[in-house]
Amino acid sequence: MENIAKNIEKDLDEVRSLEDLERVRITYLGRKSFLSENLRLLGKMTPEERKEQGPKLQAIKEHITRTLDEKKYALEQTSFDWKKDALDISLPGKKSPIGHFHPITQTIREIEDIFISMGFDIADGPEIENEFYNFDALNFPKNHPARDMQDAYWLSEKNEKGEKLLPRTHTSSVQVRYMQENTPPFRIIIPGKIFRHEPTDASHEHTFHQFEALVVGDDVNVAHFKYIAQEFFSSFFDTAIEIRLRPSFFPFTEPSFEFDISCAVCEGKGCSVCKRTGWIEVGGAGMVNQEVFVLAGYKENFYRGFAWGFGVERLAMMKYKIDDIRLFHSGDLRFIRQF
Ligand code: FA5
Repeated sequence: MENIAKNIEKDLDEVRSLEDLERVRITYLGRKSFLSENLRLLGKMTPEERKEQGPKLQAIKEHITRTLDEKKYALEQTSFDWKKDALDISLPGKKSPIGHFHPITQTIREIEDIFISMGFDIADGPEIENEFYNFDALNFPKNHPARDMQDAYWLSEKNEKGEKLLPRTHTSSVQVRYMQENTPPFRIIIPGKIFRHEPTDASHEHTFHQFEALVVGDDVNVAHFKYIAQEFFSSFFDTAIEIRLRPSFFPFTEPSFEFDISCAVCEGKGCSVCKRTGWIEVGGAGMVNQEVFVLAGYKENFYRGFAWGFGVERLAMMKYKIDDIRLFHSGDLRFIRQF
């Protein structure tokens, strides 16, 4: 058996091609090879003989395999066929498709950039929220019809504290979470995905995005709110935008407003997007209700602040002239590739 190791060296010296090498492999490792016959005999040996012969045969097998591999590698290095294997650098290249951000992600990033330039921080919170932060902490009375303003998908499981859970119905759920961790003055926006149990149409989705703003300090008033909103919209649409506030109701703001902007598509003249009114409702807003400050752990009547919640899809639709909100989640690449 020890001669095998010597003989293979001699045979390999004469190998010039991968075909020659295959012949040598069959001679030394093939089914009819001397080694294979001896390995088969192992089964007939006594346990003592097997204990002695087994490792020896195994070592020889490993030696042959390694020697053949080394020879194969050496042959491959020297047998490069320039005609067949060379790269033709004059051929046109193959283009790898490169992805890009979804139009909603792009819009959120644009919104964030504008607010960062005005000294705002970006905050966020969980998409699956407990009842406290989505409703109670925002002064929604228990069993009050105000809770129906935003129909929720309640989860069947509760959390470890036994609290009811829901996919948040608005980004306002992050307000008290943030206030519990931070002391005014601060100005933040909270962009995020929200969920509502409601039928869809060209301007309503069940899953969409809002961005909340929350500005709290000693002397924050409605004029600050109007100014910042006007600056934001004019910058976002890159044209002078007018804003209009209408009285409304939210349990977490007092006073509360419905917030309209002049239609950026027709510049307020009236078109199909603004239903010929020249105005588009983009969100709700108001001065933070003192009850909310108290629920967040602040002293009553100590701070003043404003908050708003605007729909991201509605703004993207106006900016990019999209007439159906359902296109965003359609997964239709013909739509997505236009951004
Ligand atoms: C709210 O969600 C309040 N949390 C807003 C708020 C925040 C008020 C802070 C006061 C202070 P509302 O349900 O109206 O309010 O939603 C706000 C905006 O989200 C709407 O004006 C609209 O732009 C967008 N929106 C609401 N429902 C849908 C929907 N189904 N599909 C797409 N956008 C929607």
